[in-house]
Amino acid sequence: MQTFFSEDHRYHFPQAELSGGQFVTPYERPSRVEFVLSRLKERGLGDIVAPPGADLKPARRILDEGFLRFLETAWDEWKAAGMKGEVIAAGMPTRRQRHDRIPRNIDGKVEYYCHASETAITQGTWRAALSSLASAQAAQRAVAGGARAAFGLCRPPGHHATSDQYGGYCFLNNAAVAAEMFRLDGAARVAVLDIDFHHGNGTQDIFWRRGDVLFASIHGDPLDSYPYFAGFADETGEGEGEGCTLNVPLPPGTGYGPWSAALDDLIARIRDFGAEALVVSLGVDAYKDDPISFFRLDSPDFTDAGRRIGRMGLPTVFLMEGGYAIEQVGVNTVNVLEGFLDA
Ligand code: OKP
Ligand code: ZN
Repeated sequence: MQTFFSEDHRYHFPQAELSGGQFVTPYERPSRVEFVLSRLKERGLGDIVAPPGADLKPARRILDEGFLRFLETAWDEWKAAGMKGEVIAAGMPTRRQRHDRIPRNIDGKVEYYCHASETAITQGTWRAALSSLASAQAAQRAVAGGARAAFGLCRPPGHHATSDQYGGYCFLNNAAVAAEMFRLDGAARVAVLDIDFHHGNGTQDIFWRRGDVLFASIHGDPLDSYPYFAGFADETGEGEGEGCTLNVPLPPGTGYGPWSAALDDLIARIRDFGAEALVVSLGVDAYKDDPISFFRLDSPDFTDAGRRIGRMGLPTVFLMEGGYAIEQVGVNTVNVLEGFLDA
């Protein structure tokens, strides 16, 4: 299986994440992917290829133009306004407030386009986010072109980013763009399977009213975990999309037994849906020692999960999302890919 990866991820490395009332070094840091790269090489999984530049044309079909322009210019505008630090939203539009007016002031624009203030934008964020999308797109093209599977080693991750808000370490929703590209390439129905510990609220939001893209996710119960305000089992989509969103929230301490039962259930639903292509939001933060999550999967469980996904027999794009027990991120990620290939 080929991996697509861009060194440009390094341009995104804010100094600060707001966590527990302190500014800490972000959990989502460049070294995460180093562990994945070295494990890929150690296991000889396949070529590691630098992607060509991102193509924003398919992205524009599902992402807001003003949002894209904001991400591109936020840092420069912030600096031009005399701000001294990294771009951090101190507030955001909330209940019973206006969402139909976009502030002129950069301080206000940041709040408008953000949904979680732990995530900072810095000088190279846009460039890195584009490179992450480029890896996802190259992986999708490889699979659309006939490869059984491909891996986009994306950083920063994407599944929390909506069509018009960033947050949860995510800026551009790589998985959503890859799914949309499969549609453009002629797949009548596409599924996104999100096995990251956190609910993929951004992906869900983008396809909420769509009957052609199934979004299926296993994640920490939002009553107990970020993103808190999405991911409940009764969220099933609306309009044409009714029944095309599937959420399985699970409680603290969940181990591989119930987790894999949920996976099997979602796999059956994806099959019933008639998906012709699959995008996997591959976070490995369901791991037992993840510092910001509360499931208890062990490393061999990831191999088994990959095998179950592989047995679906679908053309599959894996895209890196979370995983913060950084020294195990490589083993756990590659275990999923090896399990898949072994199926
Ligand atoms: C990104 B991915 C709560 C802390 C927020 C953000 C976690 C983002 C996870 N105040 N933590 O899904 O792995
Ligand atoms: Zn996560």
